[in-house]
Amino acid sequence: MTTTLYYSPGACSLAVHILLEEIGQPFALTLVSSSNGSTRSPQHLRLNPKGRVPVLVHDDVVYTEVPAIMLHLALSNPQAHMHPATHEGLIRAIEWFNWLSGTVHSGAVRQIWRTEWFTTESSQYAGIQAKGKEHLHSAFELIEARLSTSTWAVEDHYSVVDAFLLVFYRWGGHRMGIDMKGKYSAWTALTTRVMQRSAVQRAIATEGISVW
Ligand SMILES: N[C@@H](CCC(=O)N[C@@H](CS)C(=O)NCC(=O)O)C(=O)O
Repeated sequence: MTTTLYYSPGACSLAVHILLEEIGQPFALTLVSSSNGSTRSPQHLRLNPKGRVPVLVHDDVVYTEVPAIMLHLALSNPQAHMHPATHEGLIRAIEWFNWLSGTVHSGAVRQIWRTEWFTTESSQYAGIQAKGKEHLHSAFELIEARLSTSTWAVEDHYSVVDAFLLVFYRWGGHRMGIDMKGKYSAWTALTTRVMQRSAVQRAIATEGISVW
């Protein structure tokens, strides 16, 4: 049995990397930088025609898209307790994943970082980025409100969604200069709990990144 994660340091693939560390089975990492165009190389496009990371190859089967990979790994490794345990929990996890991956990542974050995706006119970049920041701010407020009433994102335990939320928290603070600690206390408390896990620390150290 072989498992390989194609990742880029600090990208959304970090959530899958954390989950693989939590599961604790052997896996290999292949670096495909999302910032230098490697995700668009012919070799990577053969693996994932969408030209993105993460890609998980598990026994020669290729999986793409963070939500699908996360739920596949978590549900097939129940001993790691990273999956939602109930039907309601699973639906809530999908609800989180769809919104985070779609509206927040492919919408707001992409507007800010990959503005060329939305227009052929560079003169329009500033307006698109400003709107992206507005959408991101509303999304982060919603995340904070949701986390203010519960210890974990889904059910009453650490799960796949908490690992994915760490990626956005880091992007907000590290990559976008938002005062995450000052503005989002419940989300900061969740991040602190997640960061205490040795699996999370290992993934972060291996990727050579920091969260705070
Ligand atoms: N919807 C995809 C998004 C994947 C994605 O956008 N990954 C980024 C890194 S966070 C990437 O590979 N970007 C490279 C590019 O856009 O060329 C998922 O959930 O996996």
